[in-house]
Amino acid sequence: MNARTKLAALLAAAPLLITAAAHAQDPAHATEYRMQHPGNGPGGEPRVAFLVHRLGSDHAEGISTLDMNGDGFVDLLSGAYWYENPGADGGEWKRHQFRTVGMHNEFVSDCGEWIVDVDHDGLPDLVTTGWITNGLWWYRNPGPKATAAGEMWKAEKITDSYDTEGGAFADIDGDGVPELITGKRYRGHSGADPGSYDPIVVYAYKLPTKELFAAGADPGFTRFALSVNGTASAGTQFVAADFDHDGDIDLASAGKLGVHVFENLKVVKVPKSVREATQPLNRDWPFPGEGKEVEQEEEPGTTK
Ligand SMILES: [Ca+2]
Ligand SMILES: [Ca+2]
Ligand SMILES: [Ca+2]
Ligand SMILES: [Ca+2]
Repeated sequence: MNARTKLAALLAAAPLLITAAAHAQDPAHATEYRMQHPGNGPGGEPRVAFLVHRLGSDHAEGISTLDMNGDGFVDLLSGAYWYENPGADGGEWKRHQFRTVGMHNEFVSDCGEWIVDVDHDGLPDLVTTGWITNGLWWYRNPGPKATAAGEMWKAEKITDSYDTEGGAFADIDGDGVPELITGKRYRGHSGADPGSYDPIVVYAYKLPTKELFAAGADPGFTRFALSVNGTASAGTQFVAADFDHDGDIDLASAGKLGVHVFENLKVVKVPKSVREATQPLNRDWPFPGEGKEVEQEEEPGTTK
């Protein structure tokens, strides 16, 4: 590229740069800009920010995705419930029950769940297993209409399997390069595991490139924090999909503090009104014993 071509390219990019800079300065866009441009991660690696949504506090372990009501937006399944994707504008993920799951104290017998059309009727079914209850099971999908109307899915046993704490389900012909995500499992084994009460974290690790591996030195995995000290944790599974169809890949996990959606902020199309309606701020003030509402006092001579 000669100097003239370079200058032309810079000039062509200028409106974009000016728009971004203006958004950074403009108070109406400042938060949006900051969330979408969180700065570089460890080692100067570019990264994206995620906004974590807690969908419920029921304890959960396995998690999977399927468009349960046939509206074109993939929904989340975890244990006895499915969570209805609110769609492109965001909002509340409504919880519905669609099956029963064995419970034992704080444990739910759902250490893994996978979507596959077991009976080849064109409707994807749910295959699941867990520690508490014996068996590998599949639940027959009665179709989006029946599911949306509240019909419970029927369980069919595949085989005996005792004390099953997980599993893997894979297309062994696949060649995709895996989105490696891990985190802390809150109260692992009822609190008996080392680190059971450490701050809860969810991290993503960027896999080293082929070139770094070929170079022979320790390639290293770059770690990015997705959630630190929040309630989002790792159960036995993560799922990744573009839940809101805005073009970026979102994540979801299930754990003993509930199901959480990690909304990718690389692209944001959720209206401000929805953000206001779904924020966790408790507006029911004054709180008990807090005092009473008073007028804000201004220094004499100050105009409001
Ligand atoms: Ca749906
Ligand atoms: Ca089926
Ligand atoms: Ca998305
Ligand atoms: Ca997004």
